[in-house]
Amino acid sequence: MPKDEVSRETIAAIASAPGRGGIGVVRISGSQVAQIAAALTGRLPAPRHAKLCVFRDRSGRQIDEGIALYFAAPRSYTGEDVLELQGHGGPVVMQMLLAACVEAGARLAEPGEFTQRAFLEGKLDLAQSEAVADLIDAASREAARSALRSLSGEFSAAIHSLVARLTELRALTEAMLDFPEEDLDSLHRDDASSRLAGIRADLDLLFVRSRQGSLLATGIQVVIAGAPNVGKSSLLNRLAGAERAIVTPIAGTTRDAVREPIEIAGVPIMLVDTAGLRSSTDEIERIGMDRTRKELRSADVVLAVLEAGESPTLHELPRDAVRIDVYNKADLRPGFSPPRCEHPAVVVSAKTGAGLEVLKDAILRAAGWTSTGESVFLARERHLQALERARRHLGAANDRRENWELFAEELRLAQTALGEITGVITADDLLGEIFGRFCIGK
Ligand SMILES: Nc1nc2c(ncn2[C@@H]2O[C@H](COP(=O)(O)OP(=O)(O)O)[C@@H](O)[C@H]2O)c(=O)[nH]1
Ligand SMILES: [Mg+2]
Repeated sequence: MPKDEVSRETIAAIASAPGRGGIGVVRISGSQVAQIAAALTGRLPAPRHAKLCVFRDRSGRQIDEGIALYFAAPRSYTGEDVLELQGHGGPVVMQMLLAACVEAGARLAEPGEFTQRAFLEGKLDLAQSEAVADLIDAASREAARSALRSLSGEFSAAIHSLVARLTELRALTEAMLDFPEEDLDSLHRDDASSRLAGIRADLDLLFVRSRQGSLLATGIQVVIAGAPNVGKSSLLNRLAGAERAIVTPIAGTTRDAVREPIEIAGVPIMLVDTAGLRSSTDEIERIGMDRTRKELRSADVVLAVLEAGESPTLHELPRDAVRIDVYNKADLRPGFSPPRCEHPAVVVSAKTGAGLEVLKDAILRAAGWTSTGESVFLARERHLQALERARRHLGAANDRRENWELFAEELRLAQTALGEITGVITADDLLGEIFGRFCIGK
């Protein structure tokens, strides 16, 4: 749809969370905001001034009393005229208020449509728009901070700077193309090579920071597995700081997977306690073990729990999973040290809490998280793929320094890949995919 047609329709949605709340907000954006404000509140409030008013429906009946806030285009979230009506946050009041907006000429907004308009109006680029959703969905403090960093444009600025340097290098290369090979100044050649090396190094760093950030977006799935009674459920409870899973001395207590979200150093972790693996004829326990195997397949990190000093009884663990051997019940075996093996090993006691901090560090390290002090970006898979593609093209450019035409072409492809991140170059279906996942009212 052309930009004009999109912005002409006025959209409305309940912007606050569903359910009851002290205050609920209905948000309206588009060219008909003034007329809708007049219909509901009598007249359009002065921009950026909270005004207490009575909200009325078309027949003049009072719906609620609350605050109206008007943001005149272009100084608003969407870049269009925006009106926010803050009323009492009950679902019935909010629905009536929304219905009155529709009566007055608005249509219901699609998920993410406000942010999509902000993107179309040039208020946010694509990476920033995604960061809005990521901030709302953030599952830990660190995730929220990283999303905010992207929203403020830090990630986009890093991309833009790479794109600008690529543009310069391309211009330099195009200029060289105009000369026959033998006349090429070797100074120019060296200059191009060293510029490319600089861009590649910075792109690599950005990739590392983004890949770290993707852990924050998706969280780390940590599955606790092992034989019955080694203390898996006790370990989950210890790590969660709450009695979540049932603990008994009876083998086979845990039948179903128990999931518990926790945070380690601000990183979101989904802990999964599972039914112990052993041969059993109990049908429920066998179903539980099938679930364990399924959880193991999707684990980022597997905690293979063993009993300190007992002979290991663990087989069945997937070979390719990142695994930490956790020797539990150290309190029963003072002085125990784990046998050498290929996996990192940690000695703990779920009972006393000994070794828990070491285990937490080991989990983060196993998942690829390193607190480098470098700020990370809450990147999405889409960003990582684009960065990876750009890296490949720059690598190819590096191999084609004897043929400037191919060199220039690889630079162009790398630039295109980076442009997709901020949305300089985007396909419509990608926009639909990105904004369709937002919640309504955002
Ligand atoms: N002494 C000691 N006992 C533990 C420890 N961890 C768990 N237990 C006990 O071991 C038994 C089995 O624990 P549970 O967490 O249910 O094991 P699971 O079957 O692997 O989930 C319970 O009686 C726990 O109290 C530990 O670190 N030290
Ligand atoms: Mg258990």
